[in-house]
This record gives sequence, C-alpha cells and structure tokens, in this order.
Amino acid sequence: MRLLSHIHSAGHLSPQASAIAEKVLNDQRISDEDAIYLYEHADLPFLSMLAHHIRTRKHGRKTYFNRNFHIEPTNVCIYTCSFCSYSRRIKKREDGWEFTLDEMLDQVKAYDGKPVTEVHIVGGVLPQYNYQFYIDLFQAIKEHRPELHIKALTPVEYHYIFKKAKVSYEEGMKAMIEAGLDSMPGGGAEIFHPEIRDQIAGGKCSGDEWLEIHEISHNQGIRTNATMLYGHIEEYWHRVDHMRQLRELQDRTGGFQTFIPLKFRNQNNEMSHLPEVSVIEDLRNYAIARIYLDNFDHIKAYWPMIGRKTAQLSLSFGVNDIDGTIDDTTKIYSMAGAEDQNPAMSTPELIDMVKRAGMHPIERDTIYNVIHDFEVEEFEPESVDA
Ligand code: V47
Ligand code: SF4
Repeated sequence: MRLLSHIHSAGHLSPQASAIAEKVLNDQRISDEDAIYLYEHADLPFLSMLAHHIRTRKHGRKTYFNRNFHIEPTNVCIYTCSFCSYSRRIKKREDGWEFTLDEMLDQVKAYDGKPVTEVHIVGGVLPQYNYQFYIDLFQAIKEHRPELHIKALTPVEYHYIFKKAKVSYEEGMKAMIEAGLDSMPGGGAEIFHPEIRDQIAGGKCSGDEWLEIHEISHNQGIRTNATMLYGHIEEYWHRVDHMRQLRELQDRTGGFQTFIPLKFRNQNNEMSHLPEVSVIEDLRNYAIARIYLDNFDHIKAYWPMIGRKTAQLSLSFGVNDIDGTIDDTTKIYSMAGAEDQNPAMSTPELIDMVKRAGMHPIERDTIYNVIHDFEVEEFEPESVDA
C-alpha cells in the first residue's frame, strides 16, 4: 500500500482514479467503465505507475524477444481493408508478388544453420492459396526443419479457406495442426465492433468469427495471440469493447499468450487523410491494455510498427515483449509508413535496446520457454548467430 500513498501524494487523484488504483494494487479486475475513465482522464505518470506495477508483479524486469523471420506469401488480396497499405487489388498487380510453395520453402531453407526458432506466415488472401496449399506448405516446412515453430495465418485466411473447402472450423483447424501448425498470430482482429469493422475491414471475417476460430484453436491445444488496430476512426469505448471480448474468451480458455496493440499507420492507404495518434497516446494505450487485460500474461510492442524508440519507452508502460529479429522479412509496416524501411535487428541490438531501458533481456521461443537469459549470460557471437 506504500505505492498507493505515493500515488496519492503525487497529486490530487479523483475518487474514480483512486478507486481504480486501489483495485489494481489489490490485484482486482477493473471494469469497462474504469477503462473508459482511464482513456478519457488518466495522465501518463498515473498510468505508468499502475501498468509498471502489474508488469513488475508478473515478470519483474524480464523483457522477451525471439529470433524469427516472416514469409508473406502474397501482397495481392481479395479483400479491401481501408487501412491496408500492403495489398494490391487483383486488377492492379504490377508490383504484386505471389510466391509458390517451392519459393516459400526456399525462404525457409535460407535459414538453414541459423538459430531462428519461428517462422511467422501471413499475407493477402487469394483463391489459389487454398486449404490443400497450406496443408502442403506446413508439411513441407516440418519435413525440412521439424523443430521450427510455425506461427501462421489468421482467422481471416482460415475462415475463407475452410468455407471454400466446405469443412467446419473444427475440422479445418485439426487438419492444419496435424500438418504442422504450432500457433496462430494475432492479426485480422482490427476492431471487433461491427460499427467500425464494417467500415474498415473490407468484407473479411466478422469479429465473432475471429473469436470463434481462436476459441476452437485454444480448445484444440494451440496458443494464439491477439491484436487491436487502434488510432483511426474508433472511439475509446470500441477499444474497451474489443478488449472485453478478448478478456472474456481468455477467461474461458486461457489460450491467449500475448496482446499486441497495433498503431494505425497512415501512409499509402485509403485512410491516409486521418492523422496518426501521438506517442503519448500509444503509451497510454499500452498501459491501459496492461491494466485491463489482467488475464493476459504478455503485452507486446511490435517494434517494426511502433518504432524502436517508442518500443523502448513502452517497457515502462506495461510492455514486456518486443517481438523479434525479423531480419527484414516483412513489408506490411514499411509500406504503411513506419520508420524502419528495412526492419531487422540483430540479437546484440535487441539486448542493448532492452538493457538501456533498465530491463532484463530474455530470448524466448514462441511459447515463452527461455532460450538465453542475457542478464546472466554474455552474448557469444560464435555460439549464437547474430
Ligand atoms: O491484421 C495492416 C495490421 C496486422 C496496417 O501475433 C496495420 O506475434 C497499422 O497481426 N497500420 C497483421 N496496422 C500483423 C499482425 C502481427 C504482427 C506482428 C506480430 C504478430 C503476432 C501479429 O497488421 C493486420 C492489421 O491489423 N495492419 N495495415 C496499417 N496501415
Ligand atoms: Fe487483405 Fe489483410 Fe490487407 Fe485486409 S489487411 S486487404 S485482409 S492483406
């Protein structure tokens, strides 16, 4: 309770803010109204204190990253999400790419002998990338490198390919897992509420369908992530509604690992007229997510999207994961105007970034097993590839 009296003495807290602080310090869940109050009224120091308290209670100073690379099968897409800077509509595909299965396998083979632990596969939706294609791809990757963790596709792709193949979500997810799928990334969530989703998500799966496919995946034993695309046309209550649905699903299954807020970037898309939110708003959003999502273990700042400096700052606002090395294998954010046009960070750079923020760097695998603890180990270039 010393922190509570410190918080009180730091300024005049409103009765609502004081009641929220008491809940957090007593390890109690905050309500939707509390979260909306925080979005509308709470200042940065107050949010930092509460979020950092929770992050420290859960993880101490531990900050996780992994060694990963992405495969983006295509940047052509049948959907028309208005925030997407990446997809080339079917009709104008001059600068579009469509990799074959063999080309994707070659991208995996390029990492032979390198200590990556995860391949993250996500891209546009096209008819030729169908149910059988992904089964064959996952099997081929596992045949080549069985220990490489496959984190692939989102309910956007699964909903589309399962409908076309006329298989149920249950049957489809079971087949994908049997073929080698190890976990699902958090993409495609955007904002669940139809009032916003119908305006931005270009006809892809609904919020309910997204949640259902994650629930089925959890019930079939794989872990998944969740994202929220914020800072465009949504209001604060839409963000809280989105996080409430994630928190409720997590209460039922416990299958989510990490929540990843994704800041809307406004270059080269149909919503370019909207300004991007400030860094202050990014930090407030990370902190409120950490405070509200009490049943999520991890909050991730995805550095290729948010930028290295904000990712470093976010570690004092509830964030305890900064994704991975990436190795310049994703184009989604550089095309949307993120600072890093060729996103790649070496392991020493990630370690340095975390240490300079006063935190404790840990290399993890996708499901948070510790691979290297860089507080107790020195980084050894000859034993581990940068
Ligand atoms: O669903 C697309 C977002 C997501 C823009 O699970 C945009 O570990 C901002 O989900 N501005 C895909 N965001 C990426 C994703 C992801 C990334 C890293 C790690 C994980 C994980 C998941 O990217 C899409 C969409 O919400 N997005 N365009 C844009 N202009
Ligand atoms: Fe297609 Fe995904 Fe872009 Fe939407 S966000 S248009 S589903 S690639």
